[in-house]
Amino acid sequence: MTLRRIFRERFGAQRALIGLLQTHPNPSLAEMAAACGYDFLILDDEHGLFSTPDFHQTLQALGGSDIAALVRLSGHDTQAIGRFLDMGADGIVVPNVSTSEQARALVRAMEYPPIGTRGFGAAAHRATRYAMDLTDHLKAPRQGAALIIMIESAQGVANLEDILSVEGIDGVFIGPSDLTADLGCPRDFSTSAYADAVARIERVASARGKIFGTGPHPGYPIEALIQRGHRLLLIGTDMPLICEAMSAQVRKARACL
Ligand code: 3PY
Ligand code: MG
Repeated sequence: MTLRRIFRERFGAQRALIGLLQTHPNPSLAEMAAACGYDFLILDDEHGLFSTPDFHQTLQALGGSDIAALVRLSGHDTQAIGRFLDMGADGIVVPNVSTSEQARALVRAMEYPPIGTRGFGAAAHRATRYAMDLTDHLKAPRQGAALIIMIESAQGVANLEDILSVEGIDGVFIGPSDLTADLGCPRDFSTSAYADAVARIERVASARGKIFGTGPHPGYPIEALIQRGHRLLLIGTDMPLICEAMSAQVRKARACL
C-alpha cells in the first residue's frame, strides 16, 4: 500500500471497479494485470499457490502501479491479516464470513491495540516504506486497508444485517460457487434459493451503504450485475483466462488447417 493508492477511497466513486483473481504466483502476471488496467487484483491464499516470499514479491511488483492489491485469506487467521498488511496489501478479502462474532474478530485484526489485536511489525516492512512513513501510518493505520468479507453460506446470508452492523467492514463479495454448494446445489445458479440469497445480499449491503459485488456467472452476466448495483466486479481468474486465450488461439489456427 502506498499513501497515494488507497483502495477504500475509490468506493466513494460511483463507478464499478473491475478486478482479477490471481492464483498462480508470478509477479510478472500481476504486473501485466496492472498494465492491462484492472482496478484491483486479488492474490489468492485460499486456492492460490503463493508462498510468503511469492506474496511479498508480487506486491513489490505492483508497488509502482495504480492497481489495488488485495489478498484473500485462506481462512479466518487473524494473525495473517497483520502480516499481509505489513507486506503492503491494500486490502484483505475473507472467505465465508457467517457470523457477527467472526466479523468482529476480523475487524479487530485490522487495528492495533487498544482497539484491535494487530501485532506491531509494520516498521520493518513495505507498508510503511520501511518506517519512512511510520508517523503517518500510526496516525491512521486503517486508512490504507480495506476489509471485504465474502458471503458464501446460508448462515452468512441470514446473518448479514448483524455482520454488517460491525463497524469496519468496507464491502461484500458474493462467492457464487461456495454459496450454491452450501445451498445444496453446487454451481447451479438457476434455483430460487440462490436467487433469493443474492437478492437479499444486494438489498442488505445497499441498505447499509456497503460496496458489493461478485463475478459474472450463468444467469448473472456483467450487464445484469451492474444494473443490480454491483460495483466490485471480479471479472476473471488468471489460469482459466490464459487457458481460454490459448484454446481460442489453437482453435483459430486449426480452423485454417
Ligand atoms: C466462490 O464462488 O465461491 C468464490 O469464492 C469466488 O471467488
Ligand atoms: Mg468461495
